[in-house]
Amino acid sequence: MRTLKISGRRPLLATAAALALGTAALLTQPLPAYALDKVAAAPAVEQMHSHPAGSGTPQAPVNVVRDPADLPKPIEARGPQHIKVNLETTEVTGQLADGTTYHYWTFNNKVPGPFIRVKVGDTVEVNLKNHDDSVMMHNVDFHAVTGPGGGAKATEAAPGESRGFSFKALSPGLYVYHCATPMVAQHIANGMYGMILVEPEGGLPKVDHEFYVMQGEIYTEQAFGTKGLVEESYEKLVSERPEYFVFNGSTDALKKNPLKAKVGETVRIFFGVGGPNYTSSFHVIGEIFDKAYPMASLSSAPLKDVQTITTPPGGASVVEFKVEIPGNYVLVDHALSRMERGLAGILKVEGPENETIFKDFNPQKSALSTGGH
Ligand SMILES: [Cu+2]
Repeated sequence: MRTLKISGRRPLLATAAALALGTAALLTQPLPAYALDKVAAAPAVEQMHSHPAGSGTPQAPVNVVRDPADLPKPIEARGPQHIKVNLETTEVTGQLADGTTYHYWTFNNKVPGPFIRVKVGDTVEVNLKNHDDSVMMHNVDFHAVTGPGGGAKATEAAPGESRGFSFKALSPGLYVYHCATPMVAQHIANGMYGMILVEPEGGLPKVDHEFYVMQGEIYTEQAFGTKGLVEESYEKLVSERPEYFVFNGSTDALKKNPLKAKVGETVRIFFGVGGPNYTSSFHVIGEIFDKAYPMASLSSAPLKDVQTITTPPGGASVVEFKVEIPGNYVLVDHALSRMERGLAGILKVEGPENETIFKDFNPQKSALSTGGH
């Protein structure tokens, strides 16, 4: 097991060392001594990430889950503004599944990173700070940016460093952002993704609830379901063989923090895929999307009455629907094998039954059923 762990880490450590040394040369600044020591000694994984307890431990992980209701309200009618966005890249130990912890890399300690909301025509000032205790370099590439690398080079920051840039939001839409530091797939798989909404002129149609959901894969050395601290697998990552699929950072994220609505209300889900590799066939079991914006194109007319919406890695979709019947609706990727690797969430709808739309002939027996699909 030990040999496996170390052989799995070697390419990553080599990348880290090369990047760190390259940056040190560029900045004519020595790397933090601890980083070099750790790379030179090719230590066990546990020693490599000796972060302070505030960054979480396998015994006391930090909560990395982004609540699906944690997003800014719609923007009121206004002219273009200068909007400041502060991102901090961190390396923390969080809970991946019940009894299982993982060393995440994040924007602002959550997966996905903060939902950023601006309006077309705004100028967005991005300030990225890489936490003092980071081991890796990090940056951010916004898909909403028109400019080199989406800002990746302008924000490439060594541990403790702050970088930034500004851009004009030229095109409305819902866009993914992610860390683009090599090895990019590794930084994304470890949790470094989020979304920015560029509202169109006039905003989006009013709904009762908006939610923020992102899908990702996690590649661990240990098999799905292994308890304790599990480690990333380079081999599985480059072979695209994830052990876990997650919504909002962990297998329990949207089960313990369900989306909530009442009968008769309208909901909008901002759905994106961090990936890094798997396209999602996003579906809500027992619901039909009244309106769907494929590829999150908000300047195109929405499709009507859609069951499942394909969403690629580094892409997004927006769906809207009215909830009519109380119950638990399960969010899935309809490539349903992924449900067996942790991928499911709950939309909890409360309110009166409406038997003209749905009538169960034996609700007592149904209450005992485990079937959801
Ligand atoms: Cu990164």
